[in-house]
Amino acid sequence: MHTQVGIIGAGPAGLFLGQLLDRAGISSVILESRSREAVESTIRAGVLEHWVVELMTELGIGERMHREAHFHDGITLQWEQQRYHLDVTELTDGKRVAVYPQHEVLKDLIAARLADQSETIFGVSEAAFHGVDTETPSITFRREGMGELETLRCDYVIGADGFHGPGRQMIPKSLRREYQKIYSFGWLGILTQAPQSWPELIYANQAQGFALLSTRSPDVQRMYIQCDPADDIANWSDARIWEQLHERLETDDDWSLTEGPIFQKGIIPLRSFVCEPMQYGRLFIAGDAAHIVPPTGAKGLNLAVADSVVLARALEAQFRHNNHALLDAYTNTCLRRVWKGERFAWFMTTMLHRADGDGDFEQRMQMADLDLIRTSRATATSIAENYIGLPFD
Ligand code: RFL
Ligand code: PHB
Repeated sequence: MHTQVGIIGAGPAGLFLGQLLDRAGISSVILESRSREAVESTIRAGVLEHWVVELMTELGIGERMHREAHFHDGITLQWEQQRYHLDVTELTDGKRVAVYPQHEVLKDLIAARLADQSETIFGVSEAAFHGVDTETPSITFRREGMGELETLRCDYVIGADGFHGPGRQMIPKSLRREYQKIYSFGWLGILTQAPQSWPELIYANQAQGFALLSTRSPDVQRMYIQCDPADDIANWSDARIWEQLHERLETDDDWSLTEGPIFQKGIIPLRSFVCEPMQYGRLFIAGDAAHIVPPTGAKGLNLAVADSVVLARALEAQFRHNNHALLDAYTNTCLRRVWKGERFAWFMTTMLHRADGDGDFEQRMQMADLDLIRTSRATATSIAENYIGLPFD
């Protein structure tokens, strides 16, 4: 079995790359360890930057998103029980973010890939890269329920395999530099069958810790509260979660949060991580395989798609014109923008959470940052530009 580009991982990075390669007439095979049903139902990110909406439209996979997404003109920041509307659209010449869940994006990408008859093999095990520093790299894998290992011979191989996948580990340790920050807090996230309580996302800084009010559909809402990352979800009864959400999102007027049955809940740790380089020989890594951000800036999925855009352009230059300059520049091109996403996610996280060891000084810094956003148009514009998605070089 031979393909031009062999990809491990059917997340946003792998599936966007596959779609972009299809459009450029370059063949690819995507190998994914989970089932299609699992990929299409795992709850993760919710916010698409302005240019990702445009990209989906250009790729012809935006129809359902345009119908079902919520387009938001801004976000609400809350501190000292008061709300401030950051008018992202006004501050960025009319750009809007879309609240459209990651798994819905993946459904649209998988449907398009099936229609194009490009191969995606779900449920594979033991996927492994070989010969990545040669001109004939390959991936071995086992299909679900099959006895023998198969070999996929490729011109290039891609690790779009998330933070725990095998891709990054193929870059020799002696060449790899990893930057990491682990936060002292995590997020407890819920899905609830309830109507929307507020027309846009609320990011709240509160004495008990951060809270985020987001949405999924008119009758399903997504909410998060800062918690101990080592805590057991079994310690969080629905009543306790609602009590904390009420307390952290409460305002000094008569607004109130509408409750509903909680049908999904879980705790995730928060980390910032960057791996350098993002390439070794004919292996390229993209998305969470190469970098992780805490979700406070809503950047993770968007950074993953950005890597795929850079990589698809570079592979096209190589296959069409035998020009490897863009492939050679892949790490630098991606990381220049990635570090700005890392900075924004870290900044939003630091401004909005209570970290272990933080005292009165850190809290006053947070209040000063928030008040600057409220009173300085230049500061507010900077937040809006980062939230909507920075331009590509
Ligand atoms: P993914 O999505 O992890 O996909 C990697 C895929 O590779 C597969 N895989 C393997 N397949 C075969 N063999 C192996 N050995 C394999 N190892 C791994 C996996 O099964 C998987 O399907 O990585 P990708 O494509 O880089 O995409 C990254 C995004 O998923 C991630 O950054 C975002 O979800 C982060 N994120 C958010 N990003 C945003 O832009 N906006 C948000 O609002 C946002 N909110 C969030 C988030 C992530 C969250 N969690 C759960 C961490 C909110 C949360 C709660
Ligand atoms: C979400 O809806 O899951 C979401 C929204 C904004 C974020 C993070 C997560 O910053």
